Amino acid sequence: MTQMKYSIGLLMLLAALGIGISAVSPSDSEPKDERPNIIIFMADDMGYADVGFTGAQDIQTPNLDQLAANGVVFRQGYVNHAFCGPSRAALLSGRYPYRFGFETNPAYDPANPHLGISVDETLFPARLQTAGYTTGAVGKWHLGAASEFHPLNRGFDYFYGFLGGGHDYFKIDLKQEVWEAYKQGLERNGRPAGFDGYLTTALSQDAAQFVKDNKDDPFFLYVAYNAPHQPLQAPKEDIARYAHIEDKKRRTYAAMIDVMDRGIGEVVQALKEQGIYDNTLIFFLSDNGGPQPNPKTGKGGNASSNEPFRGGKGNFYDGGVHVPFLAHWPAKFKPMVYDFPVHSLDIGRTAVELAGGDPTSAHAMEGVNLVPFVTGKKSQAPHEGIFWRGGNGKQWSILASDGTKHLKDKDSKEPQLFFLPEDVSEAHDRMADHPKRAKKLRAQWEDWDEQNIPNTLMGYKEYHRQRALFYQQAIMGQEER
Ligand SMILES: [Ca+2]
Repeated sequence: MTQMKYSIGLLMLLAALGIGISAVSPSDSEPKDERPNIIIFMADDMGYADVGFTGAQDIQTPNLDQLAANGVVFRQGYVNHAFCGPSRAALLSGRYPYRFGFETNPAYDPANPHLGISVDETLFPARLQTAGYTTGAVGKWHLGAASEFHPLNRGFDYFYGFLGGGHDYFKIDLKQEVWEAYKQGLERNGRPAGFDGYLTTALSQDAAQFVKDNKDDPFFLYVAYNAPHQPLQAPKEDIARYAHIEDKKRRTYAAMIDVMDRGIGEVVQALKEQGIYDNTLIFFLSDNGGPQPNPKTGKGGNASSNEPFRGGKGNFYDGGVHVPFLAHWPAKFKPMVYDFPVHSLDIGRTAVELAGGDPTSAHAMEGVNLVPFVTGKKSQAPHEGIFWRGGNGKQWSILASDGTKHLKDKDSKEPQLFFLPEDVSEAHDRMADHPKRAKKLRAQWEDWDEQNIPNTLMGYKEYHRQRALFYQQAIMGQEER
């Protein structure tokens, strides 16, 4: 940068002196890097039907709707797990998380080098770094809190946010018990940081600043909102704007999404102001479906709607894994609805191929580059099948490209078979009519499963229970001595 400023200054001086210049300096003759900037906006625990472009009537999301209207809406967009951690591990590695045993949420413990995403995995932002991109992450991490899992050690040049699975939207309280760290401080590039006001807005402002700071060369920015994940909290004035929603819980939930949408609008505005809007590829998705109340007690959930789908967060029914999913790139994509199933593994693969990076070195990424599919160069379905695995293999699911889905969900006693194009709500089990089809799909799933390993992570509830017990016993032991 300094060198370039100097060169331009020198050229101006020479021109002012009337000295003819026949050659320009090498830095001025370098062709502009035409590779796109890439941004992923990810919502957390947002219901399928809770943005305008997927049908919300009672929540305003004008900025996302604008991206959808001018971009590619993936009608069958899936994430690779039904809850936070594994879904994010899949997105950022570009691989099924079951390949490396990431099948549950890692507990928050900065001192534990086992509770996070395998150090043998290359996250795709690291592939982008190698290809010359500047990479930033803002918001929720949830892939491990120890240093070997830290964003700055796994492919990001910049990080502002928190390492756990969620955060209070207004408060930092360092005196609180650590537990899952919802009130711990934030950090910026490894140093303690805070936020003023409402967390979602602070994350958006930081993301917009990253855009301004990195406008000159291709960048990748991962904006991982924790909104609208619990705790349900939003600014009073935004909740008041949703006074027409009777359910108090949904009123706050709606305000949380509204503020997130406005923040996305701010980042888009920053792209426009810097003149880089046209050549920035934006993805938006939720990390999993909206959590639903317990059917027996009616308690729980975040007042989200996954209509018209069955189930929610934690299920392999579409309510858990079928999410709002769009891609927007004015320079290359025409507005359209894309019909074949795609999944979040495709995002990283697309990014790395656009950057001219290496997607196949160990361990090779598993998604496809979506560009030829949405520009019409490839007309076939991108995936023969999309696969899920949970409960260490006790739950499983496969979705074929024609929309046939065969699964054993945690909430079903027996495996089921659905034909989604005629039955998006998964209400009519077709197992009895199509046993051969089911058998074939199950065999396909088993082939895929051969490359998976058992879950390596302990769930956070059990981990904290055992940790507390360990310290309790240690203290008792000391007292006895
Ligand atoms: Ca989530």
